[in-house]
Amino acid sequence: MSSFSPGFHGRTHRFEGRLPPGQYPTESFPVLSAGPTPQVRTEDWSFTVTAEDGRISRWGWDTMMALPQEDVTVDIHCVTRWSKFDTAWRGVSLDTFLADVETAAEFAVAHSDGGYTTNLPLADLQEGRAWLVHTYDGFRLSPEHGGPVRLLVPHLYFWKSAKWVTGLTLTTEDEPGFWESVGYHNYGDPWREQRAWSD
Ligand SMILES: Nc1nc2c(c(=O)[nH]1)N[C@H]1C(S)=C(S)[C@@H](COP(=O)(O)O)O[C@H]1N2
Ligand SMILES: [Mo]
Repeated sequence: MSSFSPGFHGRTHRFEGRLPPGQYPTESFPVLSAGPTPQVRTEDWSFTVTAEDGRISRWGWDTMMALPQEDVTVDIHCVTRWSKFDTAWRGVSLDTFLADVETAAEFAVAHSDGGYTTNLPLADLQEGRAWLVHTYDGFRLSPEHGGPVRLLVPHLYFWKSAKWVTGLTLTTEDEPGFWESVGYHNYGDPWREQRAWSD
């Protein structure tokens, strides 16, 4: 019989079960950018969804801010092995944008100011799993972290969360993005450790 009180035994802590394999937790918020940081003014920002038939839907800053806003607190996981728990964002669900778009496409490519792209199944942008965010921790998202607006897809490795997002192209064929075409995994599920092609 143990004389320890229940709960003292067995290392239970707040983040148990929340760290994907091969990751370590960090309190800091590293900046990872493949190129220079663009400075985009909110009045110049727009988000364009181009469907597979070429039809275009576009939102500017004001129309985006007039859409229903959501506060989301999620864990994020970078393929370089840092994970950050309970990151707090505010923005608009991709479901809200896509509700206005007629499409039979199964894939999407996110485009960023500066030319970065990343691909994902359209379904992964739906059902409350992806947002365009403009606020982090109560403050306007800084340019280093993708401001004025970035994509947030927390259930996939963070390279899928395109900073300085300008649009989505919806496609019937899957088209690898920037990192996916040089050896990163096409899907990037942190829980299955899908880091590289070969994983
Ligand atoms: N446009 C753009 N988006 C990007 C990147 C980039 O280089 N350019 N890097 C990706 C990678 S690899 C990661 S880990 C995250 C980093 O976001 P952070 O700099 O806010 O931590 O942004 C992703 N989105
Ligand atoms: Mo990354």
